[in-house]
Amino acid sequence: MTATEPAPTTSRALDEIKIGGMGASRKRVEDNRFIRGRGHYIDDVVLPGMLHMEILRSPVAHARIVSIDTTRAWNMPGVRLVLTGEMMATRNLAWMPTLSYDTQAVLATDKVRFQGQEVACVIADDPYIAKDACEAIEVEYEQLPVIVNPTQALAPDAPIIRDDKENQHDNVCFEWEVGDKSGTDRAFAEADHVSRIEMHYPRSHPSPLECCGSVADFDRATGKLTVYMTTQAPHIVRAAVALIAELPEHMIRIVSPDLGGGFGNKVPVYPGYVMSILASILLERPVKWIEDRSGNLISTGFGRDVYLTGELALRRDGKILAVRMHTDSDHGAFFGDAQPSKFKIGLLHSAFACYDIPTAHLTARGVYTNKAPGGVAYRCSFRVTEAMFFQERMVQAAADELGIDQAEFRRMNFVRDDDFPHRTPFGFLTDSGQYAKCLQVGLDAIDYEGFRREQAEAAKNGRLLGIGISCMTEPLGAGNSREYDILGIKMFDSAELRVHMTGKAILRTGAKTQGQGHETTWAQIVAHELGIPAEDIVVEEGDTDTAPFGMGTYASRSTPVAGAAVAMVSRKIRAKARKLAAHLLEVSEEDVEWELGRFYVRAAPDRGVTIQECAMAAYANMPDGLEPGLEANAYYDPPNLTWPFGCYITTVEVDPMTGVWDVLRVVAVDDCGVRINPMIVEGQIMGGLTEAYAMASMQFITFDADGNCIGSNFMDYLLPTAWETPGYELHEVVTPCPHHPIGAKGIGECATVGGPAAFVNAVMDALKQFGVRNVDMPLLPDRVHEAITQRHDVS
Ligand code: MCN
Ligand code: CUN
Repeated sequence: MTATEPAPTTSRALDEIKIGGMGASRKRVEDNRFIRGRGHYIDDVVLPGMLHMEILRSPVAHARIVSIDTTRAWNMPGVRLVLTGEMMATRNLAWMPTLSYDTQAVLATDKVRFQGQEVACVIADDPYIAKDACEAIEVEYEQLPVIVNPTQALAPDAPIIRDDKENQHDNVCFEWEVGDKSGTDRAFAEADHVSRIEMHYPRSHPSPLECCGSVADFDRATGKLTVYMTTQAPHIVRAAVALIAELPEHMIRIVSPDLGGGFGNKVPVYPGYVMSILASILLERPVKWIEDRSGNLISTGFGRDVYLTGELALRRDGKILAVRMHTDSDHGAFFGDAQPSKFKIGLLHSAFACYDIPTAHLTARGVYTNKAPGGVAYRCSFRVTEAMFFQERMVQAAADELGIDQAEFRRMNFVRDDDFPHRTPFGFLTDSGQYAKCLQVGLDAIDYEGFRREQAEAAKNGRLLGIGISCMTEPLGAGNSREYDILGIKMFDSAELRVHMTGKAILRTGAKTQGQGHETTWAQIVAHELGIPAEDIVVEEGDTDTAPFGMGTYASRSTPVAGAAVAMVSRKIRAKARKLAAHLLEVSEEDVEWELGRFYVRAAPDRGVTIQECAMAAYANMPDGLEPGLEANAYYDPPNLTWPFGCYITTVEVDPMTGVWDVLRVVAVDDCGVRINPMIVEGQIMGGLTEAYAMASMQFITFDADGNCIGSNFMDYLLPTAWETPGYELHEVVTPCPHHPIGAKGIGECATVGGPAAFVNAVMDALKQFGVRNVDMPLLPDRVHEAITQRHDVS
C-alpha cells in the first residue's frame, strides 16, 4: 500500500502482493511469448501479395550525384518498382520534415551527405531479388570534401553541407543559450579558483536487437493505409504521415507490434518507412522493408557526439559559485532528433540540478557534418546523459584541484532535503530529493573509508586502484504540456480501461513498450487501484486504431505520464463502481467504504460487494439513471517532470603495464519513488549499468577522414556480453514523487545517465598520481596506457 491509499479496514481486503499489485515482483507476462519464440515482431508480419523493399545506400560520405542509371535493375525479373530521388521529387516527396523542424532527404537528389544515406530503393517479389537489383543500379558520384567533426564544420573555408537550404551559409544548425550570463561572469570574476575541463562524449549507438522495419499496406478499395512499423511513438508517426502523405488520420493506422528493443533508436521517422508507404500506395500491394544490421548502425539515430568546455567557479572551501558550459554537438547531415521544440540541445541544461549553485550559463551550438543524423537516443532522456556525465566529471576534477575529498565536496554542495521546491541554476524546478542520504547509502555499501585505506596500501606495491562516484538527479517524463511539445503537439498521455462484466479488463495506453514490461506493470497499477488481480487485466499498446492518443515511450515518460493516466482512469472506474455498490447494497454512496477489491457498508463491514460484482451490475443490474457499462479513459498532463535520483560508485584496478582496467565493484543506489515492480526496476537498472559500462569501456562509433563509418558491424561496435559485464550491487532510497498519483518516478534511463561517470571517475582516480585529468571515453587500454606513460590527458 502507498500513502495515497487508505489501509484496509476489514479482514476481507485483498493481499495486494498476492493479486500482483504495486510492489509485487511479478514475473513479466510478456516473457511468456518472448521466451517461447512467440513474439510478433515486424518481420513476422506477412500479408497476402506482399512485396519486399531494399535500399541502396551511398558508399561515400559527401558527393554530388552526377547520374543514376536504373535500367539494369528495372530489367531484372521480379522487380516491380525502382525509386530514385528524382522520382520522389516529382511527387514532392524527396524531402521530409524532421521532428526538429529541419528537413531530411528521403532519397538523395542533388547530393549525398553521409555514408549510408538512402540513394534509391527497389521493390521486388522477394528480398533477394530486391537486393540484387540494388546492386545493379549504377550511380556516378563526384566526391566532395568531407567533414567529420565540429572543428572542421566550423572552419571558415568549410564546404557547406546543407546547401539545399536557403539562407544556410555555414554548417551551424542551431545556437542556443540558457541561464544568466552576466551573473555567471561576475561569479567567475570573484572566484578563488576556476576549474576548467574539456571533453568529448563520443557517438554511440543504441543498437536494439531488432533493427528497424515496416510493412505498409495501402488498400485502394477502402482508401485506408495500414503501416506496421518499429516505432516507439505510433501516434506521432500517424500525425507525420497525415501531414506528409496528406491522408486524413482516420484513414491511417499505425501498428507497432512487439519491438525487440528501442532505446530511442525507434523514435525518428526514417526514409525506409516513408518509401515503403509510397511504394505500397503506388503498387497497391503490401510492401515490407527490413533493415539489416549495418544499415541500422550507419544510418539510424545514434546517441551523444558532444564536445564540452566546462568551468566551475569555486570558493577555496569547496563551495561551487557558478557553472559555465559550452557544448558543440555533432548532429550529422540533418537535424533529425526528436526532442521538445523549445530546447535545442534537449535537456542538457538539467546539469547540476542536484547541486545548490547560485548561477549558471550554457551556450550550445549544433553543427552539420557528413555523418548520419541523430544525437538524441540510447537512454538519454533528451541528452540528460551528457548533462550528468559532464557534471560529475567536472565535479571530480574540481574536488581534486582543491584537494577536497570527492564525497565531501559533493555533500557540501548538494541541495538540502528541506530546500524543495528548488530552482536549478538553469531554471528547472525540482520538487523532492534526499541526495546526501543516497550518497551515504552508497558510501556505506562500498565501504568508502575502507577502500581508501586499501588503495593507499596497494599503491605501496605499485598497484593502481581507483574509486569513482557519480551522483545525479534527472528530469524524466516529458511533459507537462506548458513546456513540452514535439512539433507543437503537447506532451501528455492517456489510458483507456474497459472492465468486462466478469470483472476481467483490457487496458490501453498511448505509450509503447519496447521491452520495459508495460504489459506487466500497468496491470499492477490497475490491481492496486481496483483490486482486480493483475492476471485478469490484459494490456495493449501500439495500435493507433485502438489505443487512445498518446506521445509514445521515450525519456522514461511512460510511468510518469501514461502510468499516471492508468491510475487516474482506474480511479474513475472505482468512482462509478461505488455507485453500483451503493445500489447493490441498498445504501447511499456516502455510506460505502472501499478496501482493496471490495466496497462495504461503513456501519456493517460484513455487508459488502466485490469489484467483480459491481462489474456484473454495470451490465446486468444498474440503477435507474446510471449509464450502463464500466469503461473510462483519462488524459494526464503532469504538473512537473519527475526527478528520480541516484548515486553510482565503482571501484577499479588499472594495470599500469597494459592500461587494461578491471571493475572490482559497482554499487548503485536509485530512488525512483514508489516502485511498481521492484524486479522490473532492478532489471532496468542492471541494463542501464551495462550500457554505462559499455560506453565507458568499449563503445563508440567513429569515422575516418573520408567519412567512412567505423562501427558498422558488431565486430567493430562492441556490445558487452555476460562475460565482460561486471556484477552489480543494488540499493534503494524511496522518496515518493509529490505530484504523481502513485508516487512513482521514471527509472528507465537513470543508470545509463549516471553510470558512465562512475566508471570514468574511478579510472581517473587511479590515474591521478600521473597528473592525468581526463581520458575521453571509451577508456580503451591503449588510451589509458598512453595517459600513464606520457602523463597527459588523452582525447
Ligand atoms: N517502473 C516501476 N516503478 C517505477 C518506475 C518504473 O515498476 N517507479 C517500471 C515501469 O512500469 C516500466 C519500467 O519500469 O515497466 C520502465 O519504466 P519508465 O521508467 O517509465 O520508462 P519507460 O517505460 O518510459 O521506458 C523508456 C526508457 C527509455 S527512454 C529507454 S531509451 C529504454 C528504457 O526505457 N529503452 C529500453 N529501458 C529499456 N528496456 C528495454 N528492455 N528495452 C528498451 O528498448
Ligand atoms: Cu533518449 S533514448 Mo529513450 O528516451 O527512447
